[in-house]
Amino acid sequence: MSAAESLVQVHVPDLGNFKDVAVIDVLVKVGESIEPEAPLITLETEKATMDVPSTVAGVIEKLHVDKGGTVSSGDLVATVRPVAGTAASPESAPAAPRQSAPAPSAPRPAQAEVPTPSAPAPAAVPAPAPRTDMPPIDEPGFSRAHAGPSVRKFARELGVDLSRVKGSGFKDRITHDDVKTFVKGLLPASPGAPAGAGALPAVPAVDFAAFGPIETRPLSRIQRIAGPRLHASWVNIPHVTQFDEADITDLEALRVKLKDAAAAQGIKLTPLAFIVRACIKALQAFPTFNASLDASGANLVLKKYVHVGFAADTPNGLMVPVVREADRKDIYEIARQLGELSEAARGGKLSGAQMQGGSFTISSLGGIGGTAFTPIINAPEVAILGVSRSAYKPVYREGTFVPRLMLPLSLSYDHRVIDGAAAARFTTFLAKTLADPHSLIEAVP
Ligand code: CAO
Repeated sequence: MSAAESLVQVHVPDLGNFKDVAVIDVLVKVGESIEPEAPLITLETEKATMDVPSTVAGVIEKLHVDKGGTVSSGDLVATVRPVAGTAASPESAPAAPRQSAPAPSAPRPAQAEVPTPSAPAPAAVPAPAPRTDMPPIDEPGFSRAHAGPSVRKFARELGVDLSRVKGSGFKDRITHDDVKTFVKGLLPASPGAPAGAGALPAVPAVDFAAFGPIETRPLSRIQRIAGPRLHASWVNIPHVTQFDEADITDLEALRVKLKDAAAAQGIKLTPLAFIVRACIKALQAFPTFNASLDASGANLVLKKYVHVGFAADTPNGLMVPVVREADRKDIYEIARQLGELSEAARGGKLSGAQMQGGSFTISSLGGIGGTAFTPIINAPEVAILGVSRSAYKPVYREGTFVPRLMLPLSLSYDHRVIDGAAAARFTTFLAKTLADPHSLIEAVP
């Protein structure tokens, strides 16, 4: 086969009745390597925008369209030199435009890509209504903005000028979350406050290279997803953190006694399994900690199930797998699931379903170190327990100091839902439960 024969031509797909459709963006350059399905150009009709994707992975050999030009069905878009081992879609047929992204208001799979203890489910972030005082749209700027069809549609619905929105996606592409963040920045801080009063002051951009050598490294995919969600939780929820210590001297003695037998069954019995069991008892005693505010913010949804998420540190970033129906599992089954889920998280093998539906989260840094921290709530949950490393401390008892193994607890809670007194009762209950570990190893009915 000659070199020319191996090249793949990508054409404009069938655009129905539309002719001479505006090319509002060319997303690739000659010489650029592309993945299969990589968007090549963005078209905009009066009704919609759409990307024309490549049919093959490879290197762009030639571009046959210009930004600002027009195209019709079947026009040649690009010539691609496929990478060895990849084949074009059958007969290199024109690819379908990527017009099918769901309307932004349609529910996306809840937390399907949510690797963070701060991921507000879409339902908790209702799309803001269009504002009449939104800055007017600069149409040429809007056309030039680097965004896909569904984001453009979303921005149009909200009246957002995309030329003002900073993109955080691949190659600074603007995402739905970027549009939401932009809108949130324009919302008043409280009813009646002037528009823009809620906008956060921007951190000034700094040319770091002016001060010495630097290296720029892109954030991982998980970090890029997690960042805006952590930010959303941090700025939307009034966090308070309650600190306490649990005496786990007896718990540790019991754990050491049981751990070899557990290991023989392939189970690593760490303090975390006991902490999960103790949290379940506390959640049953204080159901408002196993709840979420509904989308209106006026009702508390109390969950009859207990799905406990736990933060897992992975090479790609933080992930939060969920132990489902944890209240129906004994300590060994919980420990087994903690091990299996954290291994899956570290191997990048967690499914979306394994990260969904959590009702309370535990973030344990006990295996690493530290004395306390202020975890960010995994919204729309209302509380998260941070656990730090246990250490022997002198505890004053009956007129003398005795060495006791103390476990630091840091409970962050949503102050809209939980009062300080309730939080202190929760951690006091938790500390008492951990101090009396025999109830934690009882069989679960
Ligand atoms: N105090 C003292 N030692 C502790 C402890 C504590 N609170 N918790 C665990 N340990 C010990 C364990 O017993 C184990 O010791 P051995 O190997 O001698 O038995 C060791 O520390 C390591 O434990 P582990 O990390 O393998 O297991 P774990 O069940 O404690 O934790 C997991 C599992 C997945 C939670 C943990 O590996 C992890 O990823 N932690 C980080 C979570 C995180 O990043 N949180 C921050 C989120 S906010 O940015």
